Amino acid sequence: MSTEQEEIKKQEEEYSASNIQVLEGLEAVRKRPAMYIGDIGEKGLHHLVYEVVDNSIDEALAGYCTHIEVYINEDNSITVRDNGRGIPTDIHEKEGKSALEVVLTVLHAGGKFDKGSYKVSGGLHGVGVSCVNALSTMLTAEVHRGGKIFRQTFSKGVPTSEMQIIGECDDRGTTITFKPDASIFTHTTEYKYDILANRLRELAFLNKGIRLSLTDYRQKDEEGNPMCERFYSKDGLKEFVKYLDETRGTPIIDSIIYLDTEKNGVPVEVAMQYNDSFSENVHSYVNNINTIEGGTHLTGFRRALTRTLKKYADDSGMLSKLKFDINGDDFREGLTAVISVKVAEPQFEGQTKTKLGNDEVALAVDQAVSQALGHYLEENPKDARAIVQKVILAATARHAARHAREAVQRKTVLSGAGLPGKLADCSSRDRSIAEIFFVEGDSAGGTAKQGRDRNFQAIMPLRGKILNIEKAQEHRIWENEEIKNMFIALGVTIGTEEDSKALNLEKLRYDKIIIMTDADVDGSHIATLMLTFFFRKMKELIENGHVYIATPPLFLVKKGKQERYCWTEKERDQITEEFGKGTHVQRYKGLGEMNAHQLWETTMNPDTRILRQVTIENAAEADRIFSMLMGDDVPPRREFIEKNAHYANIDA
Ligand code: 0RA
Repeated sequence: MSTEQEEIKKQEEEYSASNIQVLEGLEAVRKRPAMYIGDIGEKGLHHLVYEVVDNSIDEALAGYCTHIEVYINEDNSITVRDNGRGIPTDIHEKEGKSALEVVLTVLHAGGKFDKGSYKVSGGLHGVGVSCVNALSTMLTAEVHRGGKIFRQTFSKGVPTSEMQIIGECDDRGTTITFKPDASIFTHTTEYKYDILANRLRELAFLNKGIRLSLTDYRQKDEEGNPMCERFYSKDGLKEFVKYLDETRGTPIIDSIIYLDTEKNGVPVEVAMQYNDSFSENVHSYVNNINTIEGGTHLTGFRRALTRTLKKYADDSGMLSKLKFDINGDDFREGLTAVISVKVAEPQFEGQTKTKLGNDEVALAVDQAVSQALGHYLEENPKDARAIVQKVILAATARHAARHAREAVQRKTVLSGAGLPGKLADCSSRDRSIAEIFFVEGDSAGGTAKQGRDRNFQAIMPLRGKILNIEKAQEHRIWENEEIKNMFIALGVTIGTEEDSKALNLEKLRYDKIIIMTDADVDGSHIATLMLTFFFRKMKELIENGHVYIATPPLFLVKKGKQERYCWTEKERDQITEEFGKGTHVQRYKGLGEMNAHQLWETTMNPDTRILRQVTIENAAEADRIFSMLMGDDVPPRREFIEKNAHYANIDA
C-alpha cells in the first residue's frame, strides 16, 4: 500500500471508530436517561427544553444573541429558535462530518468549542443538545449561517439525513425542533405551559437584556392566535426582587440595594430589599441554576450582610440597650434577596448537587456585597436605621419564640396525658409500623377514623388552612393550635445538644407521616402549606423519609356490580371504554365524597393505596414555588394556583 492509501485506510478506521463511540455514547443516554437528565418524569421532560435553551443563553452571554423563542407545537414537540451565530457547519477534518452533526451526536461535544462564556456544567444542565437528540424520536436542526440555510434531521440521536443546504438567508441563528420519545418518557409527554413560562421568566430576570418568548400552539384564542408571553428584564435581579416582593409585605427601605460587578474574575449580581414580613427569602443561583442547597456564594453573602450591618449598628449605638445577643438569622428576617454568580468551573456538591463548593466564590461575593451595602448604609441613614430596628425586632421576637417553643416542648415531653384531643391515636406503640394521617377537614377526618386500621393508623384532622408560616412571626407559629398539636402528636422537639435548631427525632411516635387532602386546588394548596412547614421547620423528617402524600382517586367508574377507581383521566377513559354502554362515572371532588370503606380501599390500605414519598428535592421545589409565587392568597396568586395544581403532584 502507498502511504496515501494507508492514510485513507487509517482515516476510515478512525471514522468508523468515532462512529461507534458516538453510538455507544448516545446508547448510554437512552439506556440510563435519568443519569443524564435527572429523571424521566415531568421534570426530565421539561429539562430537555432547558437544555436547548441553555445553549442559546450561552450564545447570548457570549454577546452574539438577543432573542430566544420557544414554541410548544400542537403535537407537544418543541421548537427553540435563537438569533445567535448558528451552530458551526464546517466539516470537521478528523471526524469527516459537519460540526453540526458532531454537536448533535457526540456527548458533551459542545465543550470542545471554547465559547468564552460561563457554560453550565456539573450534572444539572450542560449535558448537551446531543442528549436531547438521543431522547427524541425526531429532531431537526436548522442553521442560518454565512448566507446559507443548513438542515439536518435525526431520530433517537441517529442522523436520518445528511446536512443539506436548503436555501439562502440574510440572517443567522439556530432552530432546533424535537419530539421527546414516548418510550422513554412513559409517564407523560405533555408539556405544561406554566412550568416553561416560570423557567423562561426566571431566565429573563437572571440574564438582563435578553428577550425570551413562549408560544403555545395548543391553546388558541377566539381569533385563532396562539397563547404567547414575552419575558424581558431591563434591570435584572432588581426587577426579580421587586417581583418576588409584590405580595410579600411592605418595603421598609426606599430602594432596592443592587450591585452588578466582577470580583477576582467572578461576575457577581445581587439585589436585596427589606420588607415588614417575618420570613427570609434568599434565592441563589450559579450559572442560572437555582442552588437550593446554597454553598459558598451564599456563605459569602451572609457573612458580608451580618458583618456590615453589625458594624453599622454597633457604631450607631442603637444596640447599647439590648439585653440579649443578636444572631445571623436576625439580620435576615424580612429580607428578600437574589444572588447570582457565574463560575467558570463550578463544583456542585450536596444531596441534589445544588450546593456550590468553590471556595474562591465566598470571598468574591463577600467583598462585592460589603462594598455595595456599606455604601448604601452611608448614603441612606434613614434606611440604615430602619434595617437595624428591624433586626432588633427580630432578635426580640426570637427570644419570645424560644419561650413559646419551650412551652410546647414541655407539654410534648409530658406525652401521654398531653396528647391533643383531636388525635385519634393508634393502639400499637411499635413506632416502626405506626402511621399518622394529617387529614384536611373535620368531616374527612371522621371518615378516616371510621375507615382506618386502628391498630397502626392514627388520624389527626386539621381544620382549614394551617398557618402560612411565610407570613407569621416565629412566636405566633408556636402559639398556633394546629401546629402545637402537630408537634405534640408527632412527639418531636426542636433543639439538640449540638444544634439549637435541629429536630430531635428520638421520641418520634410514627414511622410514616401521611398528608391526606382533597384532590382539588384547595387540597393541593393545603398540602403545599404543610410541605412548606415540614420543609422549613422539620426538614429532618423529610430527609429521613418519614413524610408521604396520600393520593385519593379522582374517579369511580361503575357498571352494574363492576367498580373501578381511577387516578388519571387516561385510566378513566380506558375503563369507560372497557365497560362499554351504560357506564357511570363519578368524579371525586373531595375525600368527603367517599365512605369509610372506599377511603380505606383506595387511599389508606397499605396493600392497595398509592403513597408518594416526599423527597428533600421536591419539598424544596414546593417551598421554592410557594415562596416565589404564593406569599399570600391575593388574586394573582390564587389564579396561579388554579392554573397550576401540578406543583403538588410529586413523583415518588
Ligand atoms: C458551538 C460553537 C459555536 C456556537 C454554538 C456551538 C452554538 C450552539 C447552539 C445551540 C443552540 N443555539 C446555538 N448557538 C450556537 C461558536 C460558533 C462560532 O464560532 O461562530
